[in-house]
Amino acid sequence: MKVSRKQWSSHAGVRSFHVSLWLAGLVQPCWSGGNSVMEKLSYKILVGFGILCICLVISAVGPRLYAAEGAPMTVLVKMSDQLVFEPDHITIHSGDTVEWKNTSVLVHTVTDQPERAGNPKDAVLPKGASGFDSGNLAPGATYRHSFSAPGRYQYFCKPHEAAGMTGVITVVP
Ligand SMILES: [Cu+2]
Repeated sequence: MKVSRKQWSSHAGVRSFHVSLWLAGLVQPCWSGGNSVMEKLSYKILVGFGILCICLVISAVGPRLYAAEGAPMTVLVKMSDQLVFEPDHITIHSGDTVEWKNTSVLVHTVTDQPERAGNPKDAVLPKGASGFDSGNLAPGATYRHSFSAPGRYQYFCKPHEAAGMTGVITVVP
C-alpha cells in the first residue's frame, strides 16, 4: 500500500504502540500485513532497538551478579595515625581476603588471639576459626588474611588496644 510520508509517520506511531502491546502479550500483531518498505524498516528498527535494550541490561547486570556470587575479593583496611582501622567494620564473604596497610608513621599489628588481648571482648573468633597475628607492621607494610569460617571476628592492634584500636569483620557464607 502507498502512503504519504505524513500518513506513514502517524501509522508508525500507532504500529509501535501495537508492537508494544503485542510484546506484552495483549494483542495479536497487526503490523504483519504491512507491505511498504518503510513499514518493514520501522519494524526492523523496533526489533533492533529491543535487542539492543536486552543486550544493555545483560551487560549491566551480568558482571554484578558474577561479582556477588563468584570470584573472591580482596578488601583494603588502612591503619592510621589516629589509631583506627579504616574502615573499622566490614562485611565480606567466606573465601575473601582482607589486606591491611599501615598508612601511618607508627607501628601497628592486626591481632585476633584471645590469649593476647587485655580485654577478651577485643579478640573474638567464630567457632572453627583459628586466631591470627600479623606481628609488628612498620609504616607502609601490609598484611593479608583470608577468611573462611562465617561469623563475627573482632581484632585489635597490640600496641594500641588500650587506645581502642579495634576492628570488626563479619564473614557471611
Ligand atoms: Cu596500632
